[in-house]
Amino acid sequence: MKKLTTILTIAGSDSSGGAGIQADVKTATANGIYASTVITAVTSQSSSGISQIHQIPIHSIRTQLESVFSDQKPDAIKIGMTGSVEALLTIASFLKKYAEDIPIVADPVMTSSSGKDLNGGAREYAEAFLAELSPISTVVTPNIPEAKILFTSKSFPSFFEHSAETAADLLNCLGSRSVVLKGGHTIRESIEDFLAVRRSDESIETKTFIARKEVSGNLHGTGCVYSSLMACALAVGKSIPDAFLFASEEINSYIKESGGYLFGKSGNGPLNVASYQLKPL
Ligand code: PXL
Repeated sequence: MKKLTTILTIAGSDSSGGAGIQADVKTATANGIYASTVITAVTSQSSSGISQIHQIPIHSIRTQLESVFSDQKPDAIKIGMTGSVEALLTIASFLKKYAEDIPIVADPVMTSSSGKDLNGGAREYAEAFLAELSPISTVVTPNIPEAKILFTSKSFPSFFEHSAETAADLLNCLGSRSVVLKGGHTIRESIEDFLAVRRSDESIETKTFIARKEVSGNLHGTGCVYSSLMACALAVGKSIPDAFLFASEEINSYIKESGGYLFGKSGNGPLNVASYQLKPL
């Protein structure tokens, strides 16, 4: 009997359908992978922003995790919005016990693209993330603003250069197996994503992905889709560098295809879901 390759996404729900759990499930499906879910928060949002965040009680987050793991262990785990520091700590302590051998992609989401704080305080969240989540993560996927917050929480210098060396410094700050410093927020003309991976002898290897910056107003959910792509690639057994190249190339082509439509009233639509083709990895 064939085994179903699965990822588990632990994240918030986005009623607009572009980010969070919805983005993760669509991304997995588009790549031929089954997704189970643990929902940490329910956001009420449209393309104009978030009007309300309802946190799921901690005991429910725990029982969702127990239910998923009672059936079949996922092949990779993606963690997005946890909604609170307490939820982050609950998730980290569960995964330490039951997911030691499973690749974990942790996306340090702190604010929505419309600027709303997603976890009840970015500084407290960053400190808990650094202490409990990043040390058990296979990949951490910050964008530039998130990387700056993670750095300053560890008193790194305030000067920030978007570079492979910074990704290596960030890896030392995080204590994870690897980090992808994403370039989507760059003011440069091309996008540069930097991967830093810790080798078994503890030395650090870096890789750079460079692509032309694509212009699109429809970028909501890009970060969620990126980390889900990494989780899918790790779930099918790709190495960290191969998963990085796959996710960076794929997100760039999703963005390329997302410029030519209007969604909602704000002009800030979701990454083009219609461009996700059923294309098993
Ligand atoms: O992109 C960050 C993010 C993650 N998760 C949920 C979100 C958002 C941004 O809006 O709504 C549920």
